[in-house]
Amino acid sequence: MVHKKLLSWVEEIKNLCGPEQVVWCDGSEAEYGRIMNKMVEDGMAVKLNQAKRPNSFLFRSDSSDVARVENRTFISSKNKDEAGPTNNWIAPDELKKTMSDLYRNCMRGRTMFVIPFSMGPIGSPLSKIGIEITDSPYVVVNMRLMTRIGSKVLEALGDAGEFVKCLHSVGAPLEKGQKDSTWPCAPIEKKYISHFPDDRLIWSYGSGYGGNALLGKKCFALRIASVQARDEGWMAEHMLILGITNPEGKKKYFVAAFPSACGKTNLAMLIPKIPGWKVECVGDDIAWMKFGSDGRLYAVNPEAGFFGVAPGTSMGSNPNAMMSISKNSIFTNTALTEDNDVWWEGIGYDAPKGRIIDWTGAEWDRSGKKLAAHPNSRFTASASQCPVIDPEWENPQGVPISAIIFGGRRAGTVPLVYQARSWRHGVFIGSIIGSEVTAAAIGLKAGVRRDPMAMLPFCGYNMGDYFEHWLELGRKRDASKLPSIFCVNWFRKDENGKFIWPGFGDNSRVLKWIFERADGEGQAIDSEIGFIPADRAIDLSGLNIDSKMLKLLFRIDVNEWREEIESIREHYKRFGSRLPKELLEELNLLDKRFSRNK
Ligand code: SAT
Ligand code: MN
Repeated sequence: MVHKKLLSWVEEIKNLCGPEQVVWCDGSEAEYGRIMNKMVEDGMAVKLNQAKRPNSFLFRSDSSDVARVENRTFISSKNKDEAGPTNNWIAPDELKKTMSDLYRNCMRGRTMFVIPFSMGPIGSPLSKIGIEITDSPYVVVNMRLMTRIGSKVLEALGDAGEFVKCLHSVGAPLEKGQKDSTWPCAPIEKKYISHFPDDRLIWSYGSGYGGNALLGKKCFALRIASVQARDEGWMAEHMLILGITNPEGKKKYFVAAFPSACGKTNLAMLIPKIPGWKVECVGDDIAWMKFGSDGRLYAVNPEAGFFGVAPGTSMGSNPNAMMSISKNSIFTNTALTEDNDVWWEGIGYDAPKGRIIDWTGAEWDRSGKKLAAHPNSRFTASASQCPVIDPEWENPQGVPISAIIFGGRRAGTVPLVYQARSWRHGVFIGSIIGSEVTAAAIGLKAGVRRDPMAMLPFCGYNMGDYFEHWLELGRKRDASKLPSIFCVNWFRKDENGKFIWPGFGDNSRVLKWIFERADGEGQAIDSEIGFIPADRAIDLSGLNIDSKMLKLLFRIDVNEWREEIESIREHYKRFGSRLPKELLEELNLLDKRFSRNK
C-alpha cells in the first residue's frame, strides 16, 4: 500500500500517541475472533451461552461512560458563527493544542489499531471512506459490525483516495506492569468529542462508548458528512430508511426522522397489522441522499449494522430486532443471567431464576430498586442478520425515496398524521419537530424540546444554513419528482393521559395512507396545518378505536396551535439572521390561516 498521506498520518499519530504496537485491521473473521478472545481472557468481555446466543459477547462499561456526551462534543469550525447557536464551539487552534497535550503518549502500553472503513457499500458513488485510529479493541469489533472495514476498503481507497481522519483514544495510558481496567476511559472533564469540519477531521478522547468512540456513526456519517453534503449538494440525515410493498406488489421507499425515544428502530422493522402489506428495512438510523439524473432523490444507509437500545426491545415491540441479535452480537451494559445470556427491562419476560448480574457487574437485587440493564444499554448486530433486511439495502445507487416523514412525541396539538403542501412547507415542518420533556426528567423547563430534523446534536454547521441547504435542494427541482413530506405523531394522549393510538404494527395504517398519497391517491382534506386524511381515508379495519378518540387523534385545536405558533417563534429566534426568510413566511402563513378561521 502506497497511500502516502495515509501512511504519514498513521506515522504522525503513532509518534504522538506512543502505542506499544500498531495493527492494521484486515476486517477478517479470524482477526475478529482473535481480538474478542483476548478481551475475554483479559476480563473485558463475557462470552455468552454458545447454545443460546452463539458467538456473542457482553461488555460492561465504566459507570461514568454510558452514553454520548453532548456537553463534551465540539464543532470546531474556523469561527463560532459557522458552528452556530446549537453547537459547542472552541477555536480550532486552542482545541488542537489542548487535545494534542492529552494525546501525547496516551496509548502507552496499548495497541494502536488502524481501521479502514467505508460508510456505504464499498465503491458506491454515495459512499465515503474513513480511517479510524483507536486504542480500543472494543471499538474494532463494533466497527466490524457497524461498518464495512478492512483490506477491501484500502483497495477501494487506492494510493490517493480521499478519507476522513478519525482519531480515537480511551485516554488511559498504562504504566509498566499496571493492570488494565475492564473499561478504560478518562474522567468527564477530559473527554472531548471534537470535529474539525474544515479539515474533515475527528478527534475523540476519553470515552469508549457508542457514538463517542465508533466514529463512523454520528461523528462522521452525520456531523462531518452534513458539512460535506452542504458543500457537495447532497444530504446526510438522521433518518431510517424503509421499503413498503402494497398487496399488489408495488413498492415505495420512505425515510423518517424522529428525535430519540420515538421508536425509530421499531418503525424501520415494523410488521404491518394490515393484511397483504410488507415493510422491509434499509437502515434504522442514518440516510445519505442524493438526487439522481432522473430528478429523484436516492438514499443509502451508510452503516452496516444496528446499534440499538436494548431495554424495551422484545418479541412484542420488535421481533425483527430480537431475531437480528440472536447470534454474532455484542451487548453493552445489559444484565447477565446465571446461564450466561443477556436480559433487560422490557425484554418481554421476567428475569429468569438464579443470579442476575446487573450492568455494573454487581449481583442484582430483585426487589427492583435498581435497573438490571442500563437504560442506554445497547446491542450491536450486523444488518445482514435482520430477517426483513431489504433486498436493495446494498444497492450502490441507493433506493428512490417517495416520502420523507418527520415526527415527535407530542401529547397534544399534533395530529396522527398530516402532509406538507410543498417541499418548502415540508422543510418548515421538519424545522419545528420536537418532543415534550417533563421538568422532572432532565431538570429543564417542561415543554417542547425542538429538535429540527432530529439533527440538533448532529448538524456539523450552523443550523440556519442547514435549513437553507434543505430549501435550496428543493428550489430548482421538478416538484413532481420530489418526495412528499409528512409529519406523524404516534404519541397523542387523551384527557386521562393515556395514549390514544396503539402504535407499533398499527403504524402501518398511517404508512399506507402516506403510500397512497405519494402515489397520487389517498383522500385528504386541506386544513390550516396541511393535508389531513379525509374521513375513512386511514384504513382502520380490524382496529378497535371509538369515534370520539378518533376525532381527538385528528383534532386541530385553535388554542393549542396559537400556543404552538408562539413557541415556534421563540425557537426560531435562536437562529437570528441565519434563519431563512421562507421559514418565517411559512410560520406567518400558518398564523394567518388560524386567524382567518377564528
Ligand atoms: O451512541 S450513539 O450515538 O451511537 C446512539 C445514540 O446516542 O443515538
Ligand atoms: Mn440515532
